[in-house]
Amino acid sequence: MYKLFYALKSASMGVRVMLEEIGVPYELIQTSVKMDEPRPPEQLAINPNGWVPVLVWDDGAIYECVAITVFLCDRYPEANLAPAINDARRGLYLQTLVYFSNSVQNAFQLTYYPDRFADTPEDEPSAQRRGNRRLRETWKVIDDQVGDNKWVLGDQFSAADIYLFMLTTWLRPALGHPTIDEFPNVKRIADVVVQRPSVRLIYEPWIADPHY
Ligand SMILES: N[C@@H](CCC(=O)N[C@@H](CS)C(=O)NCC(=O)O)C(=O)O
Repeated sequence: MYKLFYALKSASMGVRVMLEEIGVPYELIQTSVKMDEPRPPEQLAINPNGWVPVLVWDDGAIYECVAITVFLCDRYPEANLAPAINDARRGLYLQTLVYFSNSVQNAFQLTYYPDRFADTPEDEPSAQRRGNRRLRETWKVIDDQVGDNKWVLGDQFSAADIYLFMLTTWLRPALGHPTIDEFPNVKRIADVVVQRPSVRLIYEPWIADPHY
């Protein structure tokens, strides 16, 4: 039985979709992503940063969304969520996931948590503005990479498509982010991923109101 430290709107939702797709039992442990709300001590013991997702199982625990994604997909190859180690698409799969994490997510961080990137409160709007531009730059890289492909990896649906969808739900034009319409290839994939039963279930609050 897996335990997933979980908060709405966060990257833990993408991991939850993967657990649903794989079909393993899991328990959610509610936590928060708000700066002024405490985290459970059990979460902090595993991830002192206080971030989600954190995944716990019988004899281990890890954090970092991409690490959890690769770990789960490799553990359950029968779910067909990732190319095998010797598959030609494996490199693109890993490259895209790491780029999502260290570049696209980092740009979101600049806009959502500017205090981590600015020395003084007065500098925070500058960090946010740069984050908004960085979002445009990094999503454009992904949009160009996807091109006319059906999925991130071409003809094979994978966890990278779930991850892409998850990241699109964080776009908030009201905060100065680009709109998804600026990235038509990304949008094409996100529009199909959202129709999967697992995604409809977990993202029901977002589907009902994208400003939830
Ligand atoms: N690099 C980490 C980042 C995780 C992350 O930033 N999670 C956000 C929610 S999506 C969070 O927990 N924010 C609360 C905080 O940073 O204190 C990962 O990909 O798992």
